[in-house]
Amino acid sequence: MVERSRRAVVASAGALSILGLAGCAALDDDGREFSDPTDRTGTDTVDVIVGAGNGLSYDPDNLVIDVGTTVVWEWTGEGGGHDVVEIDEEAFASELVDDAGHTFEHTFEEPGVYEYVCTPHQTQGMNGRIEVVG
Ligand SMILES: [Cu+2]
Repeated sequence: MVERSRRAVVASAGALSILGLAGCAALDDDGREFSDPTDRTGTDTVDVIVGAGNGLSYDPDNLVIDVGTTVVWEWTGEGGGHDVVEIDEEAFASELVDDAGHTFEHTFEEPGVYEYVCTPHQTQGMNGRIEVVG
């Protein structure tokens, strides 16, 4: 069963790249799609843009950081209202905001993989991933 569903995810990844969503390399088990990881280990504070690109993405959307690092999300004001909500246990959750310059931050004290979405735009692929190592 598990093997079959993993194959299904791989198959849909192939279909998506045929549709031209190039540049996105990683998929999680639920089919969320991320860019290649951006290594920001060795950094105390990392900035993530909310409403990057077409206004419906985070940049960088796939981070690797150390335990103790603070991630600061900053809103561009593009793409409407966005939030930043960790999907597993709501380890962090911002308000839904559309103001340029708004910021939300979270300091990661526990190793692990954290995935988050923008509540209104998650079906449009607005999601992010942070791997905390150390
Ligand atoms: Cu959004």
